[in-house]
Amino acid sequence: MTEALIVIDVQNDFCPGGALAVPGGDEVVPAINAMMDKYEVRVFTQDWHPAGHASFASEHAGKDPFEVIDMPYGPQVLWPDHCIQGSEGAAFHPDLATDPADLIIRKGFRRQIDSYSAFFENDRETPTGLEGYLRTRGVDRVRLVGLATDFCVLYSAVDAAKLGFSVSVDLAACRAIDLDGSLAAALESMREAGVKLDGA
Ligand code: VGL
Ligand code: ZN
Repeated sequence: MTEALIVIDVQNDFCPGGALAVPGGDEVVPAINAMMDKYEVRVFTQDWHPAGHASFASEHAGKDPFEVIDMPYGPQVLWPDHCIQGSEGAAFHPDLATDPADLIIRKGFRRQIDSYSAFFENDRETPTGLEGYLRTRGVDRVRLVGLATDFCVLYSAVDAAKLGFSVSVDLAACRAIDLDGSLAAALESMREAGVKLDGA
């Protein structure tokens, strides 16, 4: 019975001053650093897009960030350019203790498809490989923290639950983008999926 801590996307672009700043995004850092010792398996994710990624509004003439378009795999929110591979914005927050990471998994690296979840791309079927990693390490429970509650934490939590992991989210160590009620909807979706929500 092994529990993994999965730290989602605590990167400069999702923190104040970043390209897609999540309000209070940097506030999760001390809480996450303090919990690291409690977990045998520690995984960090990084949103990691090539320049010209299809989720960027700048790639779609006449579209602004936060508009929604239809992609072959379903609706896609368009974002400001963010987390470009190798950029300062894609780097982890400088105060995040990343040395204890067993695995750093990058996602969103295919130009034509976004990947919110740590487990699957947004077609909901192309795997990132994280499931296999966790299973081969004997993990049956996952604890999720990080950014943003209503996008990458939500998708990761729901996918983990669908895959049969026992899932909890520590909301005190998460922050949301909250577009048009997306935070409330995310909390509801996670509850429905059987995700345990703590720290609200
Ligand atoms: C995220 C929007 C776009 C996230 C990533 O980490 O929640 N949100 N890319
Ligand atoms: Zn992204």
